[in-house]
Amino acid sequence: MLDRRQILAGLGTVALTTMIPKSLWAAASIKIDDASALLVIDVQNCFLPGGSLAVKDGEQVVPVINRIAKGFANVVMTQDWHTAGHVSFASAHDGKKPFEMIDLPYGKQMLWPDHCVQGTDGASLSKDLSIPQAELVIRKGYHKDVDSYSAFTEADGKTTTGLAAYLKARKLERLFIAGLATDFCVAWTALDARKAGFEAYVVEDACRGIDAQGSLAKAWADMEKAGVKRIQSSDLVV
Ligand code: VGL
Ligand code: ZN
Repeated sequence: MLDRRQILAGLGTVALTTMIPKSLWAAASIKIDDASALLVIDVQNCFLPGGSLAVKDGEQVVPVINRIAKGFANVVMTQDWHTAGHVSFASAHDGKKPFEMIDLPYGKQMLWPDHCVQGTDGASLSKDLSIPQAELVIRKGYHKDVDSYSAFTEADGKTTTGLAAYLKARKLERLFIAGLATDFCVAWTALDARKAGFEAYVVEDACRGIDAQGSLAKAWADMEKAGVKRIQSSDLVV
């Protein structure tokens, strides 16, 4: 039997280099500047273990976000903030179950378990987030008949949350996006950021996805097409 050392020696340097993940040897290269802001999307109890719409491994984003947030003077957090009986809840539609699609006046809507109801513990931001300098918490999804995955524009495609105007007024142009869930609120926020003329970077290892019916792969494809940059937290000089 070969032992570990012999195997490693036998592999040679070239083979070894290709086996080491890029994140371990590439130097961080993206500098955070005065025009940069971190958007921390929906890191709320409902999306964390034990929550009503728990995202698999969602809690793993918290230490990554806390670490990169130290490098940002400008941080905006979002909070999914639904009315009771919200139109996105399966429970609001007779005979419908979570993760089914329905047609609403503004388009197709996936139905969810009840989650992030205003003022409930599930809607609270995770107590494990440690970003005291965060300057704005933007709530969304508070119109009973319209969902809002995006931090910029509600699902009707026209009602604004005011975030783009805020960022422009503060001359924040490069947005780094992290949180939950990659394929819904993170992706829709990144796509709307591009539509509104911002640079958008999604920090992949600071996000986790729901992946319902292929939604994660589709979200990355849509983001790539829109010019959203896919980066890792180790790419950031923090
Ligand atoms: C989200 C589904 C429903 C999210 C919010 O934060 O990604 N997903 N509401
Ligand atoms: Zn929601």
